[in-house]
Amino acid sequence: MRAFITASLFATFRPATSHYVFAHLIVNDTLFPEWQYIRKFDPVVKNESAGEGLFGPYVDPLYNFTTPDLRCGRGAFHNGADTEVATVLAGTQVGFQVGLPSYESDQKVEVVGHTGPGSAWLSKAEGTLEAYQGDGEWVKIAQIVARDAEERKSFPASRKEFDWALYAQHSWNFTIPATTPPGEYVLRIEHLYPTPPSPTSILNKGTQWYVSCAHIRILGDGGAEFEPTVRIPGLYVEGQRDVFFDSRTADFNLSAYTPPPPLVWAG
Ligand SMILES: [Cu+2]
Repeated sequence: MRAFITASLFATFRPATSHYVFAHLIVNDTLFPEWQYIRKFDPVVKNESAGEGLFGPYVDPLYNFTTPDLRCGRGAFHNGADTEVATVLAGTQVGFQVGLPSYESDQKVEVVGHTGPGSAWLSKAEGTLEAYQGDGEWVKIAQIVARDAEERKSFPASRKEFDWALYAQHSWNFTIPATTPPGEYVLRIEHLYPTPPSPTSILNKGTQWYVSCAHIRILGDGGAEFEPTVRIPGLYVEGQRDVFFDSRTADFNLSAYTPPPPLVWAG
């Protein structure tokens, strides 16, 4: 039923303006308030001629994949001390939900409004969690690309964007690997929207990144080591083919697509 409502909502949707922010943490299907466990972003200063801040102060995406903001969002590390820490047993299902209206007009939409792959990441805090800048090692713990075949049937076959699993969804849940070493972590979500820049729209500057980070304390017996680990920024290079392409064009074949590295760490 929820899928059906979402499909009708999207019948008139304009993708170029469909920005969003993952503002809620979910633990075991419990949804927590905006920013309670998520590091709040710095607001965008409205600059209409640059296409910035038009849809509320928090929802503008990142276009620069070389900035430390790629870890947790615009200025998020300033807000570590104001972010609570959720306690989660390793092996538990957690998730992120989109929050904050994406529009200032009457057309308020709180869903992932773009095509592209999603991923979830962990980085163990070096020092205190509230002061940790995310400049240590990260592992990817989950990834989502194509919509489940059965669920896909509830959306129009001609709307290729619904091939992508997160498109038009409110939330995404995944599992913290059961053997994750106990400790304090930044839990990161990344949704990237591969798209070419539009010469006719100041709102479309090319591939967009939507990232948020939660503070979590993982309990459990541990038992596994992280492998492979990466640094952020450093995940992407200009022009790489799994990031810089048109994910909405009718001739794009999602079944032939492999999302960018690294591989998922399974615990
Ligand atoms: Cu957008």
